[in-house]
Amino acid sequence: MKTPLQLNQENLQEIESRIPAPKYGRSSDKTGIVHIGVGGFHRAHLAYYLHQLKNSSEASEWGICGIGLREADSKLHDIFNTQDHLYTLMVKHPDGNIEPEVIGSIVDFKMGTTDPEPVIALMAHADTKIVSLTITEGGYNFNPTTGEFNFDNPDIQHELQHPEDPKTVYGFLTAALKRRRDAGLPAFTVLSCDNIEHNGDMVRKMLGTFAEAQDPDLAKWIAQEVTFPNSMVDRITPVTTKADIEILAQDYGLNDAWPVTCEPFIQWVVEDKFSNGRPPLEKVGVQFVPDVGPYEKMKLRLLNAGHSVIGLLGVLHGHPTINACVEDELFATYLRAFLDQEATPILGNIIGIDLEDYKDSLLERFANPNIKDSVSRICAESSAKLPKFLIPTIQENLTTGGSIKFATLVIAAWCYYSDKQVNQNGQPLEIIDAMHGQLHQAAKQTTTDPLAFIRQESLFGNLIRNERFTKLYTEAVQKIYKDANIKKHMREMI
Ligand code: CS2
Repeated sequence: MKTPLQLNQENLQEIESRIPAPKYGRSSDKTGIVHIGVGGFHRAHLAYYLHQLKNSSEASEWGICGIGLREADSKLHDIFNTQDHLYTLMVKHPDGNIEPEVIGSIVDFKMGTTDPEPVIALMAHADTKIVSLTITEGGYNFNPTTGEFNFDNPDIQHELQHPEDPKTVYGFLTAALKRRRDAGLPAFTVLSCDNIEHNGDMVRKMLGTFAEAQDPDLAKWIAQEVTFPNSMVDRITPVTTKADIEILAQDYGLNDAWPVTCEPFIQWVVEDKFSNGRPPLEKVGVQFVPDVGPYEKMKLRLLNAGHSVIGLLGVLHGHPTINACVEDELFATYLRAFLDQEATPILGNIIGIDLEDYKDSLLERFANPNIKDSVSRICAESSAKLPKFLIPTIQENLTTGGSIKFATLVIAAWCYYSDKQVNQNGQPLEIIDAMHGQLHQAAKQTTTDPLAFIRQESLFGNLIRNERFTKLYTEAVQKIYKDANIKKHMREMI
């Protein structure tokens, strides 16, 4: 075994003899992209595309500076400091092969929580062309049912009173955009990379509403000058495990405190409207299109919803991973039936895409035995995910008279999971959700009021007033409460 080398800039040459490393210099990089929310997904997706671009051509104005706006981000901040912002991406192939590569496109990282000033100054700097976001579905501060901005958030109230002391992404964006306007600099593009339909339009609306309340003149300037491309992002990125860190050290001789693992598949479809220039990402496979809407809807309603469907049913059954779920024939059949009978009919035709092929490839991606994407990652923050991935499909099928039974069982399973917090074998489950307490309280009342869970209108909208849905849901939830053997109920549906 080779003695593991510490991942840092100084060791890169030696590391390169073990695994691929950046072919480009990094010291003179400008941070043309400031990215808020540097989770595994960003490191497997945007940062990887940029790394490929830099490997193939001169692109020194397009380095990334990561920004952390949550206390929890300080862990990555500290690790990045010891690794010169380098990290390893481990692409996991279905045949068991792992392709590790050191990524160098992130050249700096700042915490906005300790001192907002350097972050505002960087975002307001002439070199910054794009501010991109991966702040998760729940991070956009809007009410999922009404679609309106949530002014009740205390951080939002704070930054309305103290624009110089921002806390949320909205406070930082307005503070920096104000400086740019006052300095006569062009606005940056705000690029959302989250799984939300019309993600760019949504941020435009939210930022516009916030800015209007903070500074109406600035709001006008933002409306005229800032662009918000919609984008569809895709790459399955499981949570990094200790085993991944050990494999890297033992098999490849590299000490990296926080590598990222992902599947081989990658896709990014973006609207080509950038107010202040963009990197030529088409050279590395990014698709620029005039309207990303149909791609977004397809991906959210098939891939993300498909994940939630088997994730929530799988967690109750006791399957640990998504690949374990789809190796189970009943789960694979159920998933395909949901995709074919409930999700596909509302998608219509998507020019240039064969939906049958797309679904086949989804099933293959989910089945990748090397990826071991945990159902707990998929079930985490379901309260932010289901209102975007699954509930709209039920609503649309209720309007058209389409099938809703597969999705309804999933909602009932979600209720049982939120209430009992154990799987069908009685093993405890850790529920990770910002609305954990509220979900539990609502679900707990199911035995006396079977509809209690779906009375949460901020999640389920008007489903509670639809008789067809409430009847089916009541039957489903009563069955699960009587007998938690989830496969039995799934079988009955097919
Ligand atoms: C997943 C997504 O979190 C989830 O529920 O569906 O993270 C999914 O893996 C990515 O969107 C794939 O692009």
